[in-house]
Amino acid sequence: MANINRTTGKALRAHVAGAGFAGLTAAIALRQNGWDVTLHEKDSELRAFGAGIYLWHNGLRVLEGIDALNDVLHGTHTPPAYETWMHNKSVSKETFNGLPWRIMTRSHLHNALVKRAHAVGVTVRTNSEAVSAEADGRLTLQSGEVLEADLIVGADGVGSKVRDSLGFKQDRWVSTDGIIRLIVPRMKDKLGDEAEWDNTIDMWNLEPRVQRILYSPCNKEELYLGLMAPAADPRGSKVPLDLEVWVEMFPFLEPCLAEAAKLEAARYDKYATTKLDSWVKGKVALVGDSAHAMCPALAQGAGCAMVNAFSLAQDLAEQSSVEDALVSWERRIRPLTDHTQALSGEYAANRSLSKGNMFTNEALEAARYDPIKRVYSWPQ
Ligand code: FAD
Ligand code: 5PR
Repeated sequence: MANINRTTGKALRAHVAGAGFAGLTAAIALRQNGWDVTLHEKDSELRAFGAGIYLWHNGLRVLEGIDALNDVLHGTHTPPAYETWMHNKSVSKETFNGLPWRIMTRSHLHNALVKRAHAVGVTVRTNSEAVSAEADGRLTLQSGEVLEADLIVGADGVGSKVRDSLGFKQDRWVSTDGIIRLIVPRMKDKLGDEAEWDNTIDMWNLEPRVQRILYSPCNKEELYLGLMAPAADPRGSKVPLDLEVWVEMFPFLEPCLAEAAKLEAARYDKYATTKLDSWVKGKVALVGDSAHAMCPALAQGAGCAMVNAFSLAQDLAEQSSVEDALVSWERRIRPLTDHTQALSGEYAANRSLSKGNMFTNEALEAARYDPIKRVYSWPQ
C-alpha cells in the first residue's frame, strides 16, 4: 500500500489532544513517520499524575520502537519475583517465564517521553485545551481557535472532551474498590527481614477488613505503594492516610507508611472503565483512557494505550487514506484491548489477584504482544 506521506509529497499534519502516555506516544510515532505533529496539553506544563507504573513486554517494545527504551530503563527496576501474600503469608511467586516487565515512577516514564517528543520535533503547546473535534479533521480549542488537520488524535484521558463532542456511544462505570497511590522512600534497611524487599509484594487482607497494599520498588530510592480499600470504608479510603488503620494491618511497613501519611496531596481514586461503540470517526481517532479506560488489575491501561498509539502510526504509513487507515487500525488492534479490559474488570470485581498465580497465559496476553513484529512473541 502507498504511504500517505510519500504519495502526497508533503508532510501531513496531525493535532494530538492530551500529553499523557497515549498522546506522547502517538505524537512521537507519527513524527517519526514523517508527520507534522502538534501536541496540545491543557495544563500549564507537561507532567505526570499518579505515582508508579508497571510496563510489560508490550509497552517496553513500544518504547524500543520510539527510541526511548534505554532512557527509560535507567533508574527503573525489575523485581526478582511478583509475590502475592494472603494474611501476611506468601502464596505465590511469579516470574512470568522470563517475560520482560519493569516498574518505574510515572514521572520517570513521562520525562523520557517528553524528552523524545522534543528530540524528534513534535511541537508542544501547553495551556491548550481541546474542547471539540469534527470528523472532517477540525479541532477547536478553549481559546476559540479552530485548527484543521489530516488527523486528530483524542488522547485527552478518561474525561475526554474530544470523545464527548463527537457523540460516541459509551458505557462508563466506576468500581466499588479504590486506591491511594503514593511514592515513598524505600528504607529497605528499616524494614526487617520478614520479606525479600526487592520483590513486588501484593499484600492482601480480606479479614477483618478488606485492605491491600501493592508494594512495588521502582529503583533503589523510590517505592510505589498502592493502598486499596473499598470506597465504603471511611478509614481505609481516607486521605491523607489514616496511619493507625494501615499500620495495624501492615506493622512491618510502618517506616514507609509513616512517610506516606505525611503526603498531604494524596488522593483516593476509584477505578473507571469506559467502553465505546467505536474509537474512530472520520479523521479522528481516540487512544488511551479516552477510548478504553480499564481497571488496573493487569496493569495494562498505559501498555495498551501505548501499543494502540504506536500501531496507529504504523497503519497510517500503510494505507492511502486516513479514514481507511483508522478503520483498519481499530479492527486490527482493538480485540486485544477489549479482552484485556474485560479480564482486568473481572479480576478487580472478584479480587482475583488475592489468590496468587493469577498471571496466567490469558492474563498475560496483552503483555506478550510485540507491536513491532505484530506477533505474540513470548515465551520465545
Ligand atoms: P491520561 O494519563 O489521563 O492523560 C491525558 C492527558 O491529557 C493529561 O495530560 C491531561 O492533562 C490532558 N488533557 C485532558 N483533557 C484535555 C483536553 N481537553 N485538551 C488537552 N489536554 C487534555 N497502566 C499500566 O500500563 N500499568 C500500570 O501499572 C497501571 N497502573 C494503574 C493503577 C491505577 C490505580 C489506575 C487507575 C490506572 C493504572 N494504569 C496502569 C492505567 C494508566 O494509568 C492509564 O491507562 C494511562 O495513564 C492513560 O493514559 P492517557 O494518556 O490515555 O490518559
Ligand atoms: N496492578 C498494579 C496496580 O497499580 C494496581 C493493581 C494491579 C500495577 C492498582 O494500583 O489490582 O488494583 C490493582
